[in-house]
Amino acid sequence: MAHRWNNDLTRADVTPKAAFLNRRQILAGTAGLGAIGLVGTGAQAQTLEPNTLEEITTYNNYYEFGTGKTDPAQNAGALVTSPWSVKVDGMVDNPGDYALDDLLAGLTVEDRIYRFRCVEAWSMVIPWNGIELADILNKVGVQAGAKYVAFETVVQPENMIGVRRRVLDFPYVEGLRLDEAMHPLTIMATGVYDEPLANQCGAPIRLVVPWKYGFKSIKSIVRITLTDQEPPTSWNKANPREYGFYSNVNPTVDHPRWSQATERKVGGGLFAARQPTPMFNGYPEVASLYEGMDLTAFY
Ligand SMILES: Nc1nc2c(c(=O)[nH]1)N[C@H]1C(S)=C(S)[C@@H](COP(=O)(O)O)O[C@H]1N2
Ligand SMILES: [Mo]
Repeated sequence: MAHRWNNDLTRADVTPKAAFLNRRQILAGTAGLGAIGLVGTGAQAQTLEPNTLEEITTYNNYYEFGTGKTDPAQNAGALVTSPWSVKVDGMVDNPGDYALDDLLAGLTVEDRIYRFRCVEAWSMVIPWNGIELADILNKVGVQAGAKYVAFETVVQPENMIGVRRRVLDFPYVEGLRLDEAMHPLTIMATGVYDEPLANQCGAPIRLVVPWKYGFKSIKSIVRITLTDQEPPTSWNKANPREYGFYSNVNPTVDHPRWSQATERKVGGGLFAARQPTPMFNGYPEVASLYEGMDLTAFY
């Protein structure tokens, strides 16, 4: 697949794993990354260092494999990720059961270093490889009248210890408004650090919406549905008082049980100061999607 670099961070922001940086520079054909940054973060610019692959693959939320942070790394080896197909249905021109490779054929894998902020107030910086969701949606052909995209995670009860325990109503489901889904920051990730996604990170393909709380970024997707109705979402179904449909990162709106003003960076060490959480997790370019909406009202 073709490869193109774009990234919201400048070179000064990034001190990635050395090999990753070198390969990116060679691919980009430039000595630095800043010159080709696409999405500026302006005032939000801060010193960000991507988490290690070890951190990204051993501290996870994936309740189908247990509720502890290390449970997914321990249990997700049982997930069967090949063959993998994705059902595309609803208001699309080309519905069908797509083999994953067919769905992604001809589309460009991008490298994106994104902040990732869980609603539980921990965060990471993750160097994803993924495809813009808009590219996939344009390929299957969104019909006029579609307003939302719904996503569903695979259910393999025999391989998923947490599904057997029914801690959530599985399959895990999520959704976006169509304009959120089409935003260039929204990707379907297939890798991290140029390695295929680890099972516990949502192999073989998962959503990443960097300005929303992490639970919107649904893992191991087997179904994408275009609809004109706001789709149900797992955490909203489980606890509507605490988790809304939009769930944009917002430091001024606290969770009913804790503050969202600051976050703990995973791997920062025991004595590291908590960091302030920026509005939209540091992606102010999405603000125009919510013009006229009361941002405090749809937590
Ligand atoms: N299917 C599924 N997707 C999921 C979850 C889950 O439990 N099941 N957890 C969500 C939550 S709460 C977060 S914070 C992120 C965690 O992604 P990571 O483990 O790759 O950091 O995945 C999200 N996607
Ligand atoms: Mo989360």
